[in-house]
Amino acid sequence: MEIRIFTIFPEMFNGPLNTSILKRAQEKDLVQFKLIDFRAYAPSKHQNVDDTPFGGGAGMVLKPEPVYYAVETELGDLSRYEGKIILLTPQGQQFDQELAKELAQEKSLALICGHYEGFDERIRALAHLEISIGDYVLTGGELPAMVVIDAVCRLLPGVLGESASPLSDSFYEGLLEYPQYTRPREFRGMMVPEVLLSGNHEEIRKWRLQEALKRTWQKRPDLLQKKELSAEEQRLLEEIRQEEHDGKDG
Ligand code: 9D3
Repeated sequence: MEIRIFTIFPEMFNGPLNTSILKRAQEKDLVQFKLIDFRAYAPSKHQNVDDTPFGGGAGMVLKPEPVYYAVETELGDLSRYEGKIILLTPQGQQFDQELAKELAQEKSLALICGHYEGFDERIRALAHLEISIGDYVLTGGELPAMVVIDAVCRLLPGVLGESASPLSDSFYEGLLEYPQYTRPREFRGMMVPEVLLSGNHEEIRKWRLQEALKRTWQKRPDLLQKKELSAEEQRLLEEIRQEEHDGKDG
Protein backbone atom coordinates (compact mmCIF):
# COMPACT_ATOMS: atom_id res chain seq x y z
CA MET A 1 0.00 0.00 0.00
CA GLU A 2 1.19 3.50 -0.74
CA ILE A 3 0.22 6.19 1.74
CA ARG A 4 0.69 9.87 1.01
CA ILE A 5 0.43 12.31 3.86
CA PHE A 6 -0.23 15.99 3.22
CA THR A 7 0.77 18.20 6.15
CA ILE A 8 2.68 21.32 7.11
CA PHE A 9 4.39 19.31 9.88
CA PRO A 10 5.97 16.31 8.14
CA GLU A 11 8.52 15.98 10.94
CA MET A 12 5.75 14.98 13.35
CA PHE A 13 5.53 11.64 11.53
CA ASN A 14 9.18 10.64 11.85
CA GLY A 15 8.87 8.89 15.20
CA PRO A 16 5.74 6.79 14.60
CA LEU A 17 6.53 5.81 10.99
CA ASN A 18 10.15 4.88 11.67
CA THR A 19 9.68 2.76 14.78
CA SER A 20 8.74 -0.83 15.41
CA ILE A 21 6.05 -2.43 13.23
CA LEU A 22 5.63 0.43 10.75
CA LYS A 23 9.38 0.66 10.28
CA ARG A 24 9.57 -3.07 9.58
CA ALA A 25 6.57 -2.90 7.22
CA GLN A 26 8.44 -0.33 5.11
CA GLU A 27 11.64 -2.36 5.18
CA LYS A 28 9.64 -5.35 3.90
CA ASP A 29 8.16 -3.03 1.23
CA LEU A 30 4.60 -3.82 2.36
CA VAL A 31 3.85 -0.12 2.70
CA GLN A 32 5.43 3.05 1.33
CA PHE A 33 4.94 6.43 2.95
CA LYS A 34 5.42 9.76 1.27
CA LEU A 35 5.26 12.96 3.27
CA ILE A 36 4.23 16.03 1.34
CA ASP A 37 4.64 19.46 2.90
CA PHE A 38 1.93 21.54 1.33
CA ARG A 39 3.76 24.66 2.42
CA ALA A 40 5.97 23.90 -0.59
CA TYR A 41 2.87 24.42 -2.74
CA ALA A 42 1.94 27.85 -1.38
CA PRO A 43 1.25 30.23 -4.30
CA SER A 44 4.50 32.08 -3.57
CA LYS A 45 7.31 31.32 -1.20
CA HIS A 46 6.33 33.90 1.39
CA GLN A 47 2.64 33.46 0.97
CA ASN A 48 1.07 31.65 3.83
CA VAL A 49 -0.98 28.48 3.64
CA ASP A 50 -3.56 29.99 5.98
CA ASP A 51 -5.53 33.23 6.02
CA THR A 52 -8.17 35.09 8.06
CA PRO A 53 -11.77 34.01 7.57
CA PHE A 54 -14.09 35.98 5.28
CA GLY A 55 -16.83 37.53 7.38
CA GLY A 56 -14.49 38.06 10.31
CA GLY A 57 -13.82 36.07 13.41
CA ALA A 58 -10.83 34.70 15.27
CA GLY A 59 -8.34 32.15 14.03
CA MET A 60 -6.92 31.22 10.68
CA VAL A 61 -8.31 29.10 7.91
CA LEU A 62 -6.35 26.77 5.65
CA LYS A 63 -6.36 28.15 2.09
CA PRO A 64 -7.53 25.95 -0.75
CA GLU A 65 -4.72 26.56 -3.30
CA PRO A 66 -1.77 24.87 -1.53
CA VAL A 67 -3.88 21.82 -0.71
CA TYR A 68 -5.28 21.45 -4.24
CA TYR A 69 -1.89 22.05 -5.88
CA ALA A 70 -0.16 19.59 -3.60
CA VAL A 71 -2.77 16.85 -4.00
CA GLU A 72 -3.09 17.30 -7.79
CA THR A 73 0.67 17.34 -8.27
CA GLU A 74 1.13 14.18 -6.23
CA LEU A 75 -1.87 12.17 -7.37
CA GLY A 76 -2.20 13.43 -10.93
CA ASP A 77 -5.62 13.29 -12.59
CA LEU A 78 -7.90 12.79 -9.60
CA SER A 79 -10.61 11.14 -11.67
CA ARG A 80 -8.11 8.34 -12.30
CA TYR A 81 -6.79 8.07 -8.76
CA GLU A 82 -7.60 4.58 -7.55
CA GLY A 83 -7.20 5.11 -3.81
CA LYS A 84 -9.10 7.10 -1.22
CA ILE A 85 -8.50 10.76 -0.41
CA ILE A 86 -9.20 11.31 3.26
CA LEU A 87 -9.61 14.56 5.13
CA LEU A 88 -8.88 14.39 8.86
CA THR A 89 -11.44 16.63 10.54
CA PRO A 90 -13.42 16.74 13.80
CA GLN A 91 -16.60 16.67 11.67
CA GLY A 92 -15.75 13.37 10.03
CA GLN A 93 -17.13 9.89 10.42
CA GLN A 94 -15.75 8.40 13.62
CA PHE A 95 -12.88 6.03 12.93
CA ASP A 96 -13.33 2.44 14.09
CA GLN A 97 -12.03 -1.06 13.37
CA GLU A 98 -14.59 -1.61 10.63
CA LEU A 99 -13.37 1.45 8.74
CA ALA A 100 -9.76 0.39 9.34
CA LYS A 101 -10.56 -2.94 7.63
CA GLU A 102 -12.18 -1.19 4.69
CA LEU A 103 -9.22 1.13 4.21
CA ALA A 104 -6.79 -1.79 4.45
CA GLN A 105 -8.30 -3.10 1.16
CA GLU A 106 -7.18 0.01 -0.75
CA LYS A 107 -4.13 0.17 -2.98
CA SER A 108 -3.35 3.71 -1.92
CA LEU A 109 -4.45 6.33 0.55
CA ALA A 110 -3.96 10.08 0.65
CA LEU A 111 -4.38 11.69 4.07
CA ILE A 112 -4.85 15.45 4.33
CA CYS A 113 -4.09 16.98 7.72
CA GLY A 114 -5.18 20.45 8.75
CA HIS A 115 -3.52 22.24 11.59
CA TYR A 116 -5.70 25.29 11.97
CA GLU A 117 -9.04 26.37 13.27
CA GLY A 118 -10.43 24.95 10.09
CA PHE A 119 -10.29 24.41 6.36
CA ASP A 120 -11.66 26.53 3.61
CA GLU A 121 -14.92 24.72 2.86
CA ARG A 122 -13.88 24.10 -0.76
CA ILE A 123 -11.15 21.72 0.39
CA ARG A 124 -13.86 19.21 1.31
CA ALA A 125 -14.63 18.72 -2.38
CA LEU A 126 -11.22 17.04 -2.78
CA ALA A 127 -11.91 14.26 -0.34
CA HIS A 128 -13.72 10.94 -0.71
CA LEU A 129 -14.25 10.75 3.01
CA GLU A 130 -13.75 12.69 6.22
CA ILE A 131 -12.54 11.01 9.37
CA SER A 132 -12.49 12.02 13.05
CA ILE A 133 -10.84 9.80 15.66
CA GLY A 134 -13.20 10.80 18.47
CA ASP A 135 -14.93 13.59 20.32
CA TYR A 136 -12.05 15.59 21.75
CA VAL A 137 -10.26 18.62 20.37
CA LEU A 138 -6.70 18.20 19.11
CA THR A 139 -4.37 20.78 17.61
CA GLY A 140 -4.41 19.22 14.17
CA GLY A 141 -5.05 16.24 11.95
CA GLU A 142 -1.52 14.81 12.19
CA LEU A 143 -2.02 12.61 15.25
CA PRO A 144 -5.35 11.35 13.85
CA ALA A 145 -3.59 10.51 10.56
CA MET A 146 -1.03 8.49 12.50
CA VAL A 147 -3.80 6.66 14.34
CA VAL A 148 -5.46 5.75 11.05
CA ILE A 149 -2.13 4.67 9.51
CA ASP A 150 -1.26 2.50 12.50
CA ALA A 151 -4.64 0.76 12.61
CA VAL A 152 -4.69 0.18 8.84
CA CYS A 153 -1.09 -0.96 8.40
CA ARG A 154 -1.22 -3.67 11.05
CA LEU A 155 -4.03 -5.26 9.01
CA LEU A 156 -1.95 -5.50 5.81
CA PRO A 157 -0.87 -9.05 5.00
CA GLY A 158 2.60 -9.80 6.36
CA VAL A 159 2.91 -6.73 8.58
CA LEU A 160 2.44 -8.56 11.86
CA GLY A 161 4.37 -11.76 12.53
CA GLU A 162 2.55 -15.09 12.59
CA SER A 163 2.24 -15.07 16.37
CA ALA A 164 0.48 -11.71 16.45
CA SER A 165 -1.63 -12.27 13.36
CA PRO A 166 -4.62 -9.92 13.13
CA LEU A 167 -6.63 -13.10 12.46
CA SER A 168 -6.33 -13.96 16.12
CA ASP A 169 -8.18 -10.68 16.76
CA SER A 170 -11.19 -12.21 15.07
CA PHE A 171 -11.78 -15.02 17.54
CA TYR A 172 -12.48 -12.43 20.20
CA GLU A 173 -13.74 -9.86 17.74
CA GLY A 174 -15.86 -7.17 19.32
CA LEU A 175 -14.78 -8.18 22.83
CA LEU A 176 -12.30 -6.69 25.27
CA GLU A 177 -9.16 -8.71 25.86
CA TYR A 178 -8.98 -11.53 28.36
CA PRO A 179 -6.49 -11.17 31.26
CA GLN A 180 -2.93 -12.21 30.45
CA TYR A 181 -0.14 -13.39 32.75
CA THR A 182 3.50 -14.30 32.44
CA ARG A 183 6.11 -15.40 35.00
CA PRO A 184 6.31 -15.34 37.98
CA ARG A 185 3.37 -17.50 39.15
CA GLU A 186 3.10 -15.38 42.27
CA PHE A 187 3.89 -11.67 42.42
CA ARG A 188 3.39 -9.77 45.72
CA GLY A 189 0.75 -12.25 46.75
CA MET A 190 -1.12 -12.04 43.44
CA MET A 191 -1.48 -15.45 41.82
CA VAL A 192 -1.79 -16.54 38.21
CA PRO A 193 -5.17 -18.34 37.80
CA GLU A 194 -4.72 -22.12 38.12
CA VAL A 195 -6.45 -22.90 34.83
CA LEU A 196 -3.64 -21.18 32.88
CA LEU A 197 -1.08 -23.52 34.47
CA SER A 198 -3.21 -26.63 33.87
CA GLY A 199 -2.12 -27.35 30.31
CA ASN A 200 -5.77 -28.10 29.46
CA HIS A 201 -6.17 -26.12 26.25
CA GLU A 202 -9.94 -26.51 26.02
CA GLU A 203 -10.39 -25.28 29.60
CA ILE A 204 -8.03 -22.38 28.91
CA ARG A 205 -9.93 -21.43 25.75
CA LYS A 206 -13.25 -21.43 27.61
CA TRP A 207 -11.81 -19.46 30.53
CA ARG A 208 -10.38 -16.81 28.21
CA LEU A 209 -13.59 -16.48 26.26
CA GLN A 210 -15.61 -16.17 29.45
CA GLU A 211 -13.22 -13.57 30.92
CA ALA A 212 -13.36 -11.58 27.67
CA LEU A 213 -17.16 -11.69 27.82
CA LYS A 214 -17.18 -10.77 31.50
CA ARG A 215 -14.97 -7.72 30.99
CA THR A 216 -16.92 -6.58 28.00
CA TRP A 217 -20.20 -6.99 29.84
CA GLN A 218 -18.85 -5.02 32.83
CA LYS A 219 -16.92 -2.29 31.04
CA ARG A 220 -18.32 -1.99 27.51
CA PRO A 221 -21.88 -3.34 27.37
CA ASP A 222 -22.35 -1.29 24.20
CA LEU A 223 -19.92 -3.66 22.41
CA LEU A 224 -21.99 -6.70 23.40
CA GLN A 225 -25.11 -5.09 21.97
CA LYS A 226 -23.39 -4.84 18.59
CA LYS A 227 -22.00 -8.38 18.61
CA GLU A 228 -23.72 -11.53 17.43
CA LEU A 229 -23.09 -14.10 20.15
CA SER A 230 -22.56 -17.79 19.43
CA ALA A 231 -24.50 -20.35 21.46
CA GLU A 232 -21.40 -20.95 23.59
CA GLU A 233 -20.91 -17.23 24.18
CA GLN A 234 -24.54 -16.83 25.21
CA ARG A 235 -24.20 -19.73 27.65
CA LEU A 236 -20.97 -18.33 29.15
CA LEU A 237 -22.55 -14.89 29.46
CA GLU A 238 -25.55 -16.38 31.20
CA GLU A 239 -23.16 -18.00 33.71
CA ILE A 240 -21.52 -14.61 34.30
CA ARG A 241 -24.89 -12.95 34.91
CA GLN A 242 -25.84 -15.75 37.29
CA GLU A 243 -22.56 -15.44 39.24
CA GLU A 244 -23.01 -11.68 39.48
CA HIS A 245 -26.56 -12.19 40.68
CA ASP A 246 -25.38 -14.73 43.28
CA GLY A 247 -22.84 -12.16 44.48
CA LYS A 248 -19.65 -13.95 43.51
CA ASP A 249 -16.64 -11.74 42.83
CA GLY A 250 -16.18 -10.53 39.29
C1 9D3 B 1 -14.15 25.90 16.33
C2 9D3 B 1 -14.46 24.51 16.25
N1 9D3 B 1 -13.31 23.59 16.38
C3 9D3 B 1 -13.81 22.20 16.18
C4 9D3 B 1 -14.12 21.54 17.49
C5 9D3 B 1 -12.32 23.92 15.36
C6 9D3 B 1 -11.19 22.96 15.25
C7 9D3 B 1 -10.44 22.59 16.36
C8 9D3 B 1 -9.38 21.71 16.22
C9 9D3 B 1 -10.85 22.45 14.02
C10 9D3 B 1 -9.76 21.57 13.90
C11 9D3 B 1 -9.04 21.22 15.00
C12 9D3 B 1 -7.88 20.30 14.86
N2 9D3 B 1 -8.31 18.88 14.89
C13 9D3 B 1 -8.27 18.13 13.80
O1 9D3 B 1 -7.87 18.61 12.76
C14 9D3 B 1 -8.77 16.78 13.88
C15 9D3 B 1 -9.37 16.03 14.95
C16 9D3 B 1 -9.66 16.37 16.31
O2 9D3 B 1 -9.42 17.48 16.81
N3 9D3 B 1 -10.26 15.41 17.09
C17 9D3 B 1 -10.55 14.17 16.63
N4 9D3 B 1 -10.31 13.82 15.39
C18 9D3 B 1 -9.72 14.75 14.56
S1 9D3 B 1 -9.34 14.48 12.96
C19 9D3 B 1 -8.72 15.99 12.75
